[in-house]
Amino acid sequence: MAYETIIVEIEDHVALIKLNRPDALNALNEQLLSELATAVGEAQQNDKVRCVVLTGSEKAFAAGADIKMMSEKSFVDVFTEDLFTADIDAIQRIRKPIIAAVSGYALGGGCELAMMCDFIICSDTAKFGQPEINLGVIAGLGGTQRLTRFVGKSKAMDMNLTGRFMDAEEAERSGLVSRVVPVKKLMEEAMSAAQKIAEKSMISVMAAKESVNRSYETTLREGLLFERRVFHSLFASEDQKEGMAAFTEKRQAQFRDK
Ligand code: CO8
Repeated sequence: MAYETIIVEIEDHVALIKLNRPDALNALNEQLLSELATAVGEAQQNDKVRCVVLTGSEKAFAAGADIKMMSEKSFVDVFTEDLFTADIDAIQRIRKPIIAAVSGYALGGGCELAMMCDFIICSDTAKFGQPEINLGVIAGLGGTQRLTRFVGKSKAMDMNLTGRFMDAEEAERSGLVSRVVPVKKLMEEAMSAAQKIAEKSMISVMAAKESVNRSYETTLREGLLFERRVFHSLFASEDQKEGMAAFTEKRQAQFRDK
């Protein structure tokens, strides 16, 4: 499908989705989120795709929701339209792994979009923030909820109340991102992480993603039970037999997603 606000490339089982509104620092509008939801849905359906990388430009992953688009809207408009919700729900439904590769600004909805991904790899130039407070509103796509779980209450309050930006070093120290790399190495690092995941059994990859995500939704006791049952169920797969046989025979496993 032809897109106007994103670019999609599929390379070695990885779908690379690049946000592409350079004049607005990839600000999120209805068209971009709708195209992104479609692309993510297509990646889920495409058997050739085993992992997704979501990125922006070197200057901005995304500088937030489009302020110019939102500025004239009333409460009734945003309430009745339920702005962005359907597309955001669709993006979050992907069961294949999705990595955010963040360079430059990831602000407001941009930071929230990165946090919706399974993990974030960022460049040393990345800047994260929830500056909605400066616009007379608050975060609306998880900036008060997911960020708090990533970095704890104190830093989440600081970010949401002052609107200050967090640099890459602080983001790694606080657990918001999994890796920081020099800006020129960002895409190489993200694509290589995606390719590493793409080599695994898709069944155990999807099961691992589901189990980690479950830890956000339930008690420790229920989460541990869920994990154990999923672990047990993977013994019904051929890939479990292959993975363990390959270890014993000192060879590379050949997973077949069965
Ligand atoms: N929306 C629209 N346009 C934007 C945005 C944005 N969020 N960010 C940047 N732009 C545009 C600028 O207006 C400018 O366009 P133009 O040249 O036509 O004026 C162009 O991008 C370049 O931006 P700057 O000239 O400002 O570039 P600088 O390098 O000087 O500054 C900054 C970069 C610091 C990133 C600055 O652009 C900035 O502060 N941007 C706004 C950041 C922000 O406040 N983000 C939060 C937005 S609100 C939000 O995300 C809420 C999400 C929740 C939605 C919930 C729905 C339920």
